[in-house]
Amino acid sequence: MAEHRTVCPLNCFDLCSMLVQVEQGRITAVGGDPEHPVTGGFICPKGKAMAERLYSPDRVTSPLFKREGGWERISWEAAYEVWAEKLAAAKEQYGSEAVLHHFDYGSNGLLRNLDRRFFNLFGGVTVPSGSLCWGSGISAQRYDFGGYYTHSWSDLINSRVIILWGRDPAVTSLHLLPFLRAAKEKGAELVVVNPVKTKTADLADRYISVRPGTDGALALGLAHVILAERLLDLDFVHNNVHGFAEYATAVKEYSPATVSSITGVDAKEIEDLARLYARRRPGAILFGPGMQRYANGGQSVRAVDALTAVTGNIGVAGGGANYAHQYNKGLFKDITAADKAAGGRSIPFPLMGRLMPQLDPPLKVAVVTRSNPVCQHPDSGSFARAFHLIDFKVTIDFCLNDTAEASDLFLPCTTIFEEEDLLSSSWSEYLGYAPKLVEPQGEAKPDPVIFSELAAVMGLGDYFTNSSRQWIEEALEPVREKYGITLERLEEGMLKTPLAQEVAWSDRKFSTPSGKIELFSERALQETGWGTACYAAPRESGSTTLPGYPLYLLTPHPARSLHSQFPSDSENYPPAEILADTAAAYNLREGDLVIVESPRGQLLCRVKLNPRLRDDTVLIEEGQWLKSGGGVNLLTPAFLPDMGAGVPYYDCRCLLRKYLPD
Ligand SMILES: Nc1nc2c(c(=O)[nH]1)N[C@H]1C(S)=C(S)[C@@H](COP(=O)(O)OP(=O)(O)OC[C@H]3O[C@@H](n4cnc5c(=O)[nH]c(N)nc54)[C@H](O)[C@@H]3O)O[C@H]1N2
Ligand SMILES: Nc1nc2c(c(=O)[nH]1)N[C@H]1C(S)=C(S)[C@@H](COP(=O)(O)OP(=O)(O)OC[C@H]3O[C@@H](n4cnc5c(=O)[nH]c(N)nc54)[C@H](O)[C@@H]3O)O[C@H]1N2
Ligand SMILES: [Mo]
Repeated sequence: MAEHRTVCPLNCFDLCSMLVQVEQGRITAVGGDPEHPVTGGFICPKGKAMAERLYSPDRVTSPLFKREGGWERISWEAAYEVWAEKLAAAKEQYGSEAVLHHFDYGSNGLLRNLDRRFFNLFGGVTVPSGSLCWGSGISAQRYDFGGYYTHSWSDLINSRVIILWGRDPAVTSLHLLPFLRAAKEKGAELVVVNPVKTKTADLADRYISVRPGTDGALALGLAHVILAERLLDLDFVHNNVHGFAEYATAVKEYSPATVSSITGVDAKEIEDLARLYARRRPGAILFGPGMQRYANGGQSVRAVDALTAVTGNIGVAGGGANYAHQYNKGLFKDITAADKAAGGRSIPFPLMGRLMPQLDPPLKVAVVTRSNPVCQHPDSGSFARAFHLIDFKVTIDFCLNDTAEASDLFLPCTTIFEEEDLLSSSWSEYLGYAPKLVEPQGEAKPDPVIFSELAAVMGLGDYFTNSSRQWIEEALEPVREKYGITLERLEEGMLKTPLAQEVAWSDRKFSTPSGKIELFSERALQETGWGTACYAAPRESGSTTLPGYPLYLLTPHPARSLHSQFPSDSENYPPAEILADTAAAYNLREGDLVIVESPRGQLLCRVKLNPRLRDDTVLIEEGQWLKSGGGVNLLTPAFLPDMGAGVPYYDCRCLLRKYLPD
């Protein structure tokens, strides 16, 4: 038996270092690396599920071609032939933009981006823009600070208050919990702001139940108290803030009474939280992308950013507006031939379902990698219909998920254990190397190999002569000498990313036009119509004209899976979680079948009572496949939010109807 170190490829905050046992060419166990300061010797349920996925009977390890509605095995040679022919024909007749390449963050592996290299060299194709994940918050932080940077988790030990604003580490970031506990032991007060009393909230000293989509108003209300009671850090504001006067004027409207009526939070609680955060400095705010999945999500992040600025909590140990980081941006040599793409067009993620059928030139071929859009897109029914209209669709994945089932060609790729890669993320402050540990199962091939072989068939082979190891070496070129980050060192274990800072913005040099934190931003004014953080009600959740849909529908991330990557087979009907009072009001009991309906569709679910919810909220976890009875995104809305082409998944209302079989 041999033990090897590798890195989890899943796109989560933690980016764990894992220890893998290999016996006679098979992986027998996967665990957490005790020597890694974040992983701390344990991995989460989805980390464990990765080893099961490797040998799962549901995994498909040969190429499949759809003929007359059924799947048939074909050889790789035949697969490349038909794929290349469809790509070439579409390009010849309509230009390369007639090809859609849909990709997302299915894996954090750098070499998984070689699909981009292929399509850049093929000619500019059609790609998604914005983000299913965090787009609005990123835009907000760019307006405010000129970029986005986080503190090291180890810096939380210096915080005297920590606010988890919409973030739920008990589900999405288990390895943060020990850092929070340590900070608490040292005296930090922990606050959770979330419409759901999450398990994380059990750890907290204060729990604030905010009405969904109203965080912006809450943050402006806190600022109102801080300014009115002169609890702000005047020196910091004077030296580092641009546009304070405009902001102070905007904040005046948001008295605790007004904010209480918008958010449902008691005026007294608002005052107390404002005093706590302003007085007990330094204070760290950790955002969850969950709170920006609304029409007003960008403004909510701007309003919270502003709070950190007026209290002088930026650039100091124990402070921070921690959303995501760009420490790795431009660190590695580009291997995607980004400079070679001629033309190309993009469609914002939330509008793809609506716009794809209207494009000119039309979409003729689609290639889907590292994503499962038929399941994960908002208003997924509209995406599925648009996808269906495309003549020829290819999906590269491990198994026949909803998108693969809707495709014409399925190509099996390898998992992180079967081919080497370089791992990094915009949340973790580490970089890591994942070696090849076992031979690929069946005929599965690594994504870089698939695109290299396709390139060879299509006359682009000269651009794909590297092996995976050579690609990694090439990507590392800029950091090898400069920072001493070599493949050999990464093989020993994960390394800190060289530009990561213990304390973000400690030099107080902000990358905004004024060089200061912009509470008023001319760019934001031009691009969003608002110069300072403001509050506008969320679109569907805040609507007063949707009387038929009285309940909020929240669809947060599942604990056992990363989105749809580890489908559950135990339960056909996804649990629709509601408070016992809500159940009683609709004459429902635990285990009953219930139809959950939104303005876009219906889903048959099973009632699950959850005491942690508000009485006006239904919670269905995202990620369960349509083909196994899930597909909660049939219900979620697809429209552009205030900034960043993010997706307002949670800006959603629904109704409940007891299911009565005929
Ligand atoms: N186990 C697991 N871990 C994951 C993932 C996964 O799928 N599974 N996904 C990874 C990815 S890609 C991401 S983006 C992150 C997401 O990480 P998180 O942000 O922690 O998770 P989300 O599910 O996006 O939403 C977080 C919380 O937002 C709350 N929320 C909803 N509406 C509001 C609101 O109006 N205001 C406030 N204050 N809170 C609100 C929800 O109740 C939920 O508890 O997790 C990563 N980690
Ligand atoms: N209702 C609702 N919907 C949501 C969200 C929500 O909160 N609520 N959250 C949104 C968020 S934050 C995100 S980030 C998106 C995620 O959206 P997606 O990225 O589409 O979701 P995943 O289920 O992670 O799908 C990734 C796919 O990539 C495959 N994959 C993994 N590794 C590899 C690889 O190395 N190569 C290839 N070719 N494929 C690979 C996996 O098997 C999986 O099928 O979902 C969004 N959808
Ligand atoms: Mo995400």
